[in-house]
Amino acid sequence: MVTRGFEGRRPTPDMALRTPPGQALTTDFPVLSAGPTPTVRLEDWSFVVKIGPRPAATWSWREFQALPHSTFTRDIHCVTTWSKLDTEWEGVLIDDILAAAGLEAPPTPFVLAHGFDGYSTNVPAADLVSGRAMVATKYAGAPLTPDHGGPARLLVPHLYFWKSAKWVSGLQFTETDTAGFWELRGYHMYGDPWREQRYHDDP
Ligand SMILES: Nc1nc2c(c(=O)[nH]1)N[C@H]1C(S)=C(S)[C@@H](COP(=O)(O)O)O[C@H]1N2
Ligand SMILES: [Mo]
Repeated sequence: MVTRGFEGRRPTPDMALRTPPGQALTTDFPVLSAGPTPTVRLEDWSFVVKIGPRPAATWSWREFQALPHSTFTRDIHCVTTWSKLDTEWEGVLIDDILAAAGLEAPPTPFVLAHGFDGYSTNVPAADLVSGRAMVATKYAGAPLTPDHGGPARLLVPHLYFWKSAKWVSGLQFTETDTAGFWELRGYHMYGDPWREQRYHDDP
């Protein structure tokens, strides 16, 4: 029997409606990294929430695993024009991370997410709360593989995928919107796939 992915088929109306402008659906999971995959051992892993330069809370891997976990099924959209529907994630909602840090609400309007590889990316704090984002530790029911950001990555599925920092090491709350790695190199400060906010000057 021969099976084939839906790339060769006409997308259903539902799939077409869920594909933002300029994007094409894929069933594989491409890997896109600015540099080599860092080795992050669970013994060395930690996650920090900072307010400006000041650490507000830090978790070891074991402590992080004790936080409430949630699952997410979401469509993801990479600025290189692939989109992937119904990806399944498990992790800790940013809402639950803030609550565990003793913060009732985001302390500043913006966030810079940092990765163990030195990567960073900016996201408005409002886009990380109200169930819209998580620190994911599992993909499709299995621990997140190193190439996709394991042990843990930020997941902000409603923005282009470069905002979902892999090998995430912490979230830094900032008063001003501070460009991260790709934003300093010409990419959009917000990155809404439905408005095609790919490059800095896109409206
Ligand atoms: N730490 C870190 N996070 C990163 C990147 C990176 O180079 N380093 N690349 C970004 C880009 S451009 C994309 S499209 C996605 C790719 O995630 P994937 O490799 O799991 O598809 O991760 C984003 N997060
Ligand atoms: Mo990307």
